[in-house]
Amino acid sequence: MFSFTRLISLLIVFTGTALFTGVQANNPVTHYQYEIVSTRLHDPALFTQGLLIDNGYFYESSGLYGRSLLVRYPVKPSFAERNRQQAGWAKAQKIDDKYFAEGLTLLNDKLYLLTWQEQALLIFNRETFALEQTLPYAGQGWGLTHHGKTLIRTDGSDRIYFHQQKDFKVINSVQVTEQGKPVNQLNELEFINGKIWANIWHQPRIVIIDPVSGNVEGSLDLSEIATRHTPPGSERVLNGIAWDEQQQTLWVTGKMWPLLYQLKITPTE
Ligand code: DDQ
Ligand code: CA
Repeated sequence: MFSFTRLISLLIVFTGTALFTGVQANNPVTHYQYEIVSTRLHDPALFTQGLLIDNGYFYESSGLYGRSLLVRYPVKPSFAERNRQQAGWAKAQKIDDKYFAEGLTLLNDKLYLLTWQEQALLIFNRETFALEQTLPYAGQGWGLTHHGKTLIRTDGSDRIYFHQQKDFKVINSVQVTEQGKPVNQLNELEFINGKIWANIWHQPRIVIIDPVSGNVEGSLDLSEIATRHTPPGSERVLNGIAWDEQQQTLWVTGKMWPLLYQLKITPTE
C-alpha cells in the first residue's frame, strides 16, 4: 500500500529537484560592455600565456617549446620605447627548453609559473627572475591566479583547482557552469574583487565566475577586438587578462598580438 506520508515525501523530493534545476537553468548572466581607454604596444613575438600587473609593471609568460619566456615591462612605456615605436622588455628570463610556459601569478615576492604538460610549477624570484624552486603537480597547467595564499589553476577542462601555496597540493576544485551547462577550455585567469575572470581558449570572450559555486555570473564579449588580431583558424587568440588596481581597468591582449588594450568595464543596462 502507498502510504500518505510516503506520497508527501516523494512530492517534496520532486518539487525540491525541480526547483533546484529550475534555479540552475535560470542563473542569470550579466553581460558587460567595455570602452577602450588606451592601448599599449605588445611585443608580437610573445605567445602570451600569463599576464598580470604589479607596481606599474606587466609580468608576462610566453609559451611554446624551446622559446618560453618570462618578461617584465612598464605599463606606461618609456619615451625611448614610444619613440622607436616598438615594444621592449625591461627584463626577460628564458625558460628551459623542455618546458612550455603557461599561467603566471605573483604572490608575495615570488612568481609562480605553470607548465603545460610537464607537471612542474616553477617558482622565480620576482626581482632577479632566478629560478628558486620546482614543485610537481598532476595534470595540465593552463591558467594561474591567486586569492590570498590560495593559488587557482585551470587545466583546459571545465574545472578550477585550488592549491595551497606552501607545496602546491590541491585542496579543492569546482566545476564551472553557465546556466547549468559546463564551460570547457578555461584558460588565463585573474582574480578581481572576489570573482575569477577567465578567458576561454579559442573564444573571444571572458567569463566571470563565482569561486564557490563555479557559476558563471558575467560575460564580456571581446569579438570586435579579437577579430582585429585573430585570423580564422589561427592560434593568435585572445589570451591574457590583467587587472590594473590603480586605474580600476582591465588590460587584455592575445598570443602574438601587437597591442594590449586597457578597458573600462561596465554592466549593460
Ligand atoms: N594551451 O596553451 C592552450 C594550453 C596550449 C596551446 C598550444 C598551442 C600550440 C600551437 C602551436 C602554434 C605555433 C604558432
Ligand atoms: Ca592574469
